[in-house]
Order: sequence, then C-alpha cells, then structure tokens
Amino acid sequence: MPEKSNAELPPLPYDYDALEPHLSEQVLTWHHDTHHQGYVNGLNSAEETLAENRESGDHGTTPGALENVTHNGCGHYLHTLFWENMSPDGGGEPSGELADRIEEDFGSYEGWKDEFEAAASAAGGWALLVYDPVAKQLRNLKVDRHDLHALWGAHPILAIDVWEHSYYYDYGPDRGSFIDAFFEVVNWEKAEEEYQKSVGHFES
Ligand code: MN3
Repeated sequence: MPEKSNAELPPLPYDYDALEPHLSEQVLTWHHDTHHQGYVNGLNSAEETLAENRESGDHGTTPGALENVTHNGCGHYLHTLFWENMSPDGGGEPSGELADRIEEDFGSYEGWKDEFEAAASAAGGWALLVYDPVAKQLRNLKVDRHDLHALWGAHPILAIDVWEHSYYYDYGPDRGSFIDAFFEVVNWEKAEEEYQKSVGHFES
C-alpha cells in the first residue's frame, strides 16, 4: 500500500499583491497563510486521531474527528480551487465549451450570473458553480460553512468564498462590491479546465 501523505497548503498561484486593487495583499496573506493553513492542519489532525483510534480500538473521539475531516477537508479543497479561480490576468466572460454549456443549462450567461450572485449574496460560506454528474448539467449551489447544502457527487468548477474573512477588511459589510471585484479577476480558464475534467469523466 502506498504511504499516505499529509495534506499540504499549496502556494498561492500568484504573488500576494497580484490581485490588487480588487483583493488586498493583506487579505490574501491572512486568508491563505492563516485561514487556509488552519483547514490543512485541522484535516491532518483529524486524520491522526482516526489513525490512533483504529489502532487502539477506542472510538470515543471518532465521530468528532469524522466531522472535522468533512469541515476541514471541504475548507481545504474549496480554498485551493478559489485561489486558482482568480488571476491577475482574469476577468471577462467564459468562452468555448463552458460558455456554450452555461447558455444551455442556464439560458444565458447573464441568467447564470444573476443566480450565482444571488447565491453569493446570501450564502454563509460559498457560492459554487458545479457540474452535477447525475443530472449531467451545471448547477449553482449556495453553501453554508464549507459543506452545508452540498450536493453529493457534484464537482465544483468555480468557487467564491463569502465568509467575512474573505472581504470584510477590504469592503466592510459591502459584500456586493467584493462579488463585483471577484468578477474583475475571475479565471475562466481554470473553470473551463475543471469543467472539461468532470465532463470528460462522466459524459464520455
Ligand atoms: Mn475562507
């Protein structure tokens, strides 16, 4: 059996100040180095607890550790995607097959964006564009924390973090301006890549 390695914090795919003025260097530093690192540590710590409990046969702390795997694992995976969903060269609208699919599944790009922004405005966690492999269609999800209102099997392709740590320092209570800022740096090429991965897996 290959040895399992611990989760690791991936480096930001650009400099900490690369998304200014839309997202500040200070927020990206705190958000990546402290918050995201915390989820990586929490996931590894929960894994350690589970391994110890399997060894000892004492499962008293197992239910809590399993909850920590979900909370921290979802936090780690979604932050990793969120960083990649932004780029200093981002902005604009999707093109190619993803653009066609958004039109097919939501009627129009504007129809998709209005729904996504409604989710992002109201969520206590994240708004996600996902590919649903059961219905074979794109969907928007409004997620609280990192996992509440998740859809089993769905593959996230675009994620915006609307936890307060994501925008409050830059925008205060004006979450709408942060959502607008996200669309100034959105990296549609990464979203297209994730879309192709899921479609290639489930529709081929
Ligand atoms: Mn966050």
